[in-house]
Parts: sequence; C-alpha cells; structure tokens
Amino acid sequence: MFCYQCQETARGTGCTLRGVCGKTEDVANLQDLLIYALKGIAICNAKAREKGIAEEKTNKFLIDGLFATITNVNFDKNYFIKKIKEALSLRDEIKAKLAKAGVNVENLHDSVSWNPSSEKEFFAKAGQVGVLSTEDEDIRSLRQLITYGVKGMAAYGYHAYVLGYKDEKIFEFMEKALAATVDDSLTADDLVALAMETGKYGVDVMALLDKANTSTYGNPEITKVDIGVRNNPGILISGHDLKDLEELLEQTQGTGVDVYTHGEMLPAHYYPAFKKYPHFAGNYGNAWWQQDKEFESFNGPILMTTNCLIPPKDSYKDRLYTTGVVGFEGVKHIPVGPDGKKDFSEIIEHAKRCQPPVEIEKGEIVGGFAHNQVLSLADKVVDAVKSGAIKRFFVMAGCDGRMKSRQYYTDFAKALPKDTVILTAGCAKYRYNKLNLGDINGIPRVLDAGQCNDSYSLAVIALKLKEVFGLDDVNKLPISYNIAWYEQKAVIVLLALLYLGVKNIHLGPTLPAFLSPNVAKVLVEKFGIGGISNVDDDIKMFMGV
Ligand code: FSO
Ligand code: SF4
Repeated sequence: MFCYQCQETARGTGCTLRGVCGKTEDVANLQDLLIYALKGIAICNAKAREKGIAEEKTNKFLIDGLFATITNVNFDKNYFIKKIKEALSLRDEIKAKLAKAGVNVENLHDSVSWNPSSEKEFFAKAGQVGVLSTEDEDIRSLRQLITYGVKGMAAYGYHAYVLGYKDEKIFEFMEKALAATVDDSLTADDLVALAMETGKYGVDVMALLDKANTSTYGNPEITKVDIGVRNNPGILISGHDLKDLEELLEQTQGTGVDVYTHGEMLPAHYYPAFKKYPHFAGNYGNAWWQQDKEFESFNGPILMTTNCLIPPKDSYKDRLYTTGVVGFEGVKHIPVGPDGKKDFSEIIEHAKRCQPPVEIEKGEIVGGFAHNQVLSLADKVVDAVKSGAIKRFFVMAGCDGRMKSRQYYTDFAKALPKDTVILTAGCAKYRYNKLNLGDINGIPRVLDAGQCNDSYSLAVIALKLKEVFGLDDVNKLPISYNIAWYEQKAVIVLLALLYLGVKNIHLGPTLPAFLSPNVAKVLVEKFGIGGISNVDDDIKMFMGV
C-alpha cells in the first residue's frame, strides 16, 4: 500500500504498512483499485454524456465510491470488493451502450478495458495502479491533488444529492477531472490549470450544498448549544449528514430517547428546522479524534453518518452503527429502505436499554454565524471595523486532528490580540470554541459558520465585505487565513479559496505530503501559500508588525 492523502500520513511522507488512521493494507489497495475503476467509468460516461445516453445512476455511483475512499469513512474490505465488482459491471454496461450507439470503445485507457477473470486478480492489479504508478513526482503530485479535490467534491455533492439537489455540470467536471488523471498526454501546466478549475467546481458544489441545506432546513442563526447532558438515554449522531439527523429526530420523537450531536454534527443545532425537537439535547464531546473516549462515556448507541470514524474499541463497538457510505467490519450498517427512508428503530430500542450519558462538560457554546446571519449583522460588523474596534479577522477553518502540534491552534487563538475575530468552520473549531474569548461590542470573538463545507459561508462573507468597503481585491480586506487541514474535503475547500482569488493562506500543522517540492513552489509563488511556524512569530507576521 501507499497512501498519503491525509495530514497524519506516516512520517509525513506516506503510509506503507498500515494507515495511521487504522486502514489496513488490503483496504488501502482496494480503495486504489476502486478509484481506478471509477476513472474507467468516468472516461466512458463522458462519452455517454456527449451522446445523451448517460444515466443518473452513474452520477450517484461515482460520488458514493469516491466518498467511501475519503479518510476515516469506510474500513470494510468486503464493501470495496463489492463496489469494485459493481464498478466493472457498470462500466461494461456503459461500454455496451456506447458500442450500440456507434461509439468506438476499443483502445481506450486500461481502466476502461481491464477485465479480471476473478476477484483474486484485484490485489495484483491494485499494486499496479496506485499512487506510485505515476513515476514523475510532479505529475503524480498534481494528479493526486486533483483526485483528492474531486473526492472532497463528491462528499459535498453527495450531501446535496440526498437532499434532492444536483448539478450535471459538476458531475461532468468530475468525470473530466478523473479521466485527466490517467491521461499521459497532459503536461504539468495542463494539470495545474485543471487543479484551478477543480477549485471553481469546488465553489459551485459548496454553493449547491449551501442552497440544499438552507432551502431544506432554513438559514443557520445564532444559537446557544448545551454541552452538558440530561437524564434520559441518548443516541449520539456524528458525521455531516443532516438528512440522517432529520430522520433520526423524527423517529425518536416521544420515545424518551434524546439525541446529541458529536464532532461535525454540532452545527445542525444552528438550523431552525431542528429547533422544534425538544429531545434534540445538545452536543456531546469534541472533534472526531477524541471519539474513543467520548463514545465510551456516552453509554448509548452512536450513529456515524460520514467521516470521521476511527476503528472502534471493543468497549463501544456493539453500540456503534454506520450508515451511508460509512463502514467497518463487524459494525451494524443501517441501509436506505425501499421507501427511500432509513429505519433507525433498532438504534432507538438499543438506546432504551442504555444508561444516560456520563457528563463530561457543562455549559454552552455559541454558533450559527453562516453568511445569512453574519450579513444581517453587517452594519454592526462594518462599524466595528471602521471604528477600529475590530482590527483583523482570522479565518481559522478546517479540521482538527490527533497531532500534538495542533495545540498551536489553541495557543494561537488565545494569543490573538483582543481586537481580532476568528471566523471558523469545520471541526478545527474545537481547538478554540470553548475558550470564552469574549466579544467585541456584542460580536463574539469566535464566529462559527458551521461544518467544513460552510467555509463557503466565510467566502461569501469576505466577498460581501469587499463590496461594502468598495475594494477591488478580496486580499485587501483585513482578513488573514490560518487554516488547519486533515482530509480530502479540506483539499477542495483550499482549491475553492484559491479559485476565489484568496492569497497568502497558511496551512498547517504540516503541508500536504502529496505536494512535490515543485508543485509546492508553484502554490507559494502563485498564491503565497505558506505553512505555520510558532504562535508569536505567526501573529506578528499576520498583524504586519
Ligand atoms: Fe472535520 Fe472530519 Fe468536516 Fe473533515 S469532521 S475532519 S474537513 O472530516 O470534514 O471538518
Ligand atoms: Fe495514512 Fe491518511 Fe492514508 Fe490513512 S488516509 S492510510 S493515515 S495517509
């Protein structure tokens, strides 16, 4: 195996024996092979699209498959074996249709023609098509940057899709980008241009998801979320899928079982539609990597709707349930039923047999500062900037992770001058959302827009401020970007920000291992991307002192 798609990759270079995330060698190899098979589908479906014979099911298959290979989503070998078989048969179905329509499907890329006689060939093939099969390190780096961006795009596309929102142009681009990553005629310059185009579609998919979420559940609004516990048994829901949450809240009504959020599900509390459920109790715990302790003390069942799952401990494995594209061997999976809904009754009955959660914290956190809410406060914000009460905004969005070096972000937040405001989104917020950093003329110093996809909100806010201040460049605003990343959704967020013209983004705690020195150089020269050093020096650098 060779995997270097996340920030925690072994030795900062690549996982080769077993993932730091817990992914086994078999699963890593099968994920590589699935991605390869999806590239074959992408090549065929682009042709089917031209002929007007592409089918809807291919869109969903692509986004499901890509999403399943994101860090901490699916660890189940059998899931991937099944998906690869389905991928090959879907690809052959599209090929047959193309042939019938008079399109030549011979002599295309190997991902289109490869045809194993049995499952046994999967592993040998996987060894030939992984990351290292591209010899040139810059081409490899760009191909992976694009592939990871497309994975992130698929995740956001998936969430919009399940709410009934989709955009064919996004699917079309995903196919084009995947096909480009196996096209040997493309140069490094071509791939740099394609990476930027990936950012454009990153903006589009985040805008689409924003529309899906806000049209379905209303605009997030300022909300206080309880972080303590109640006396009833509870179900803990984690991941990012708001539709799963909605169905769970509906089905738990009147059962005496409370529902708590964990990790990236926290921002669900900010949506008006979920406020009507009295048993939607609060948020339990912190970011994903602390789940091994927090799931233990929660006592009740846990529903994992998307990343970030970590291999469960025996102490709570029998209380863990997965759904959607998440999977782990030996953990019960809740499928979509024939009526298009999920039946959570088994989890609810399970909860009734459990003790209430053990309280690990008390108090509340405030969030809900997505674009609509912040723009309704625009006058106040603009006045505070004009009067000098707010000197600078710090976008500190992205992911949290296990590495000790991420303490930097807590220390940075604490050390920021009192006349600065943090704009956050994603699970990175847990490094500073309980610090009680106070407010500036009633504006809290930590404004949480929501999940990582709600980084889109932060971009909307920045563009609006640019307009209000009559600036011709978003980089002239008093906003600095000190972003933490972990997995591939952060890659699409980064590419989206670059596409929007944001410069001088600092990325940490380490730069991606998949950026070759030359590709990193391009990002530094063209966009001023940088890493982090230490809190004092970085604050001086950002504040321009
Ligand atoms: Fe965090 Fe995990 Fe949302 Fe990521 S929960 S690390 S960027 O998946 O997706 O922010
Ligand atoms: Fe390693 Fe990250 Fe890949 Fe897991 S996802 S195998 S930790 S690089």
